[in-house]
Amino acid sequence: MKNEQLTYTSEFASEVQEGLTSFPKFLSSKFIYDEKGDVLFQKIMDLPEYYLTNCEYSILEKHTDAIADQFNSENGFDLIELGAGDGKKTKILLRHLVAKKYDFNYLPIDISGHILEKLEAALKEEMPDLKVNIQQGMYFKVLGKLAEYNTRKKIIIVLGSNIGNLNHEEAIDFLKNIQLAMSKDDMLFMGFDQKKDPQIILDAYNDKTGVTAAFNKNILHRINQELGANFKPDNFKHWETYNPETGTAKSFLVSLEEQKVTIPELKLEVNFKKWESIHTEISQKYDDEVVEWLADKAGLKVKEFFSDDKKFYKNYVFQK
Ligand code: AVJ
Repeated sequence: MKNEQLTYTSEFASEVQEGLTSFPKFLSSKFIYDEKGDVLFQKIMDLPEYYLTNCEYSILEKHTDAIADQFNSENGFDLIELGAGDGKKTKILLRHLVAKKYDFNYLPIDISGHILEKLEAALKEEMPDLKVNIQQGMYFKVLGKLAEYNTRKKIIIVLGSNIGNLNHEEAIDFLKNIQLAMSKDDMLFMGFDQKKDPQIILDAYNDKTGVTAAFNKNILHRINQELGANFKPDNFKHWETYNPETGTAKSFLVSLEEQKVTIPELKLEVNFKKWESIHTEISQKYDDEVVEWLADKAGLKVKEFFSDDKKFYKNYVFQK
């Protein structure tokens, strides 16, 4: 555990070093999520502007029968989830599959053993008949291991349009890694947020109450906490853009004044000009053509998809 912690810290340190000494400056959104970042993201999911969660909810609720039909097989199946979190959305699906007495195991994969144990305890309470088998580790390592030892049909699910934080090249790698762990009958079920009215997208990532701004600035708090830096997060402004041509929403932190930040752990001094930016996150929006193109590049085919009434969001079913 100690060793793992060390590797994480140094990966964080070296990426912060690289991003803040580059031009233009950038930081990876994966570093927003510490304990406080997790709580802020939970709050984002409850925001009226953040339509993604409700859309995926409504898809899972409205199409549960058809989705379960896709999953089912004669010898049952293993339902493997990448990044289960608190399982709020997955529970809709699980409840339905349990009620219908489908023969399946639920295998949530997460890097955090703590999150998995909490999820397991909650599921034991809420669905005592559900067979849960938590898998702590890195997604693709665990997937590889499961592919080796498990013979049942695998249904791999990734909810929340988490792929949107990756650029296309990274997204293809991500999909390819999943594809490599899949056999012929296995399926991938994955959420992709869709292109839509740019204003709706901007509002989702720039809410009135400032939760998203606090979420974005949490990356500066983390650098303060873990690398001893003296960022003043209030000296930065959260700024969101959406490019309808590429479908890319981008988050920035913009320096409100000329300022100097010291990061003792990196032995680094970072200068900001007034209005200089740090790029922190992308949230890619998709359409069918782009999803099909990504799938094709990764050796997958789109077999089916499910959408909400407004077509804001889609969950696609992929096969090899
Ligand atoms: C967790 C990647 C799906 O990009 O929509 C929400 C993260 N960032 N608000 C997204 C996020 C700002 C979220 N994902």
